[in-house]
Amino acid sequence: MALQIYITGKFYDKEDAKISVYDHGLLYGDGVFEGMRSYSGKVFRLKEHLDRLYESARAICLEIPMSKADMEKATYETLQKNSLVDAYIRLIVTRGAGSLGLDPNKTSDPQVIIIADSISLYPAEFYDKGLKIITASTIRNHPAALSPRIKSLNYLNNIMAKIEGLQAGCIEALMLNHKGEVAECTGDNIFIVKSGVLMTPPKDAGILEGITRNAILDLAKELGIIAFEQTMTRHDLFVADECFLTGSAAEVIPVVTIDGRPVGGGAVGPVTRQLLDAFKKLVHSK
Ligand code: PXG
Repeated sequence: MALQIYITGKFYDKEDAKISVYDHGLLYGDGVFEGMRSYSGKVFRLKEHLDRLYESARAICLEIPMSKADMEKATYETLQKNSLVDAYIRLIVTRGAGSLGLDPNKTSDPQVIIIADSISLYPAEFYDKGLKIITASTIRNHPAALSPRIKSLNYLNNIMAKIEGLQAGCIEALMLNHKGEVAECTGDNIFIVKSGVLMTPPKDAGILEGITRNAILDLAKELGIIAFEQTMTRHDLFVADECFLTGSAAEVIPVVTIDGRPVGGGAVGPVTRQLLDAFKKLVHSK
């Protein structure tokens, strides 16, 4: 059977799952989304993802036409319809179709799309050997232009940074904020370890407050690893002992080279390994 896609209350075969070319989600990137994972049929930190989705929507004055409880129900229905237990789930809310022109008041019927598909992981070798990343010259959104805390359908500057990375042979790229501080990667948050202490940029560094990031901070506390949010520059990365990235898609992935410079000894470090294992255990626990 074809993959079943949820669109605003109904299920469609993947080939027939379509929305209007007049939808402002397409015309202007006017909408919000979430990327989540389910493990053994349970969506990891679903409440946090729903809270973030509804906050993103609220920040752009978009009223999601269903309650969080109904969104949760529809998410599980989409998984069940597709007999998926370990899946990648994309929630999308668009502004809806309207006439041409930016005015959101000219739209009606925001569309809610739920896609549950098989997971595409980074190749396994990166989890063992670590990633090489570069610093992109494209900076993260200036918070006064568009808050990086909104997970909007407008990802073009992250995509520009991703292109810079890909052209340099790297599948992820580091983005700085408008002050030149370390923010995050194009679709992942960043952590470093220095002298056994775990650090990640604070929320006000112009980042998306990642749900995986917060899970890692919780795990560090449980494991007795000293961890805190710390404003950092590239200097801090260059002198770090370890570095890794976190995200719903990537989970926890080690970084071994930044801008051609080896991180620490240039191999996956012990704290990264410990947190990677603890995260795996956490998501697979009932
Ligand atoms: N920063 C940015 C800019 C992101 O887009 C993260 C950090 C990590 O957040 P979470 O909550 O996932 O730990 C993200 C998340 C995709 C995809 O399909 C993108 C993300 C997550 C999952 C899938 O491109 N971005």
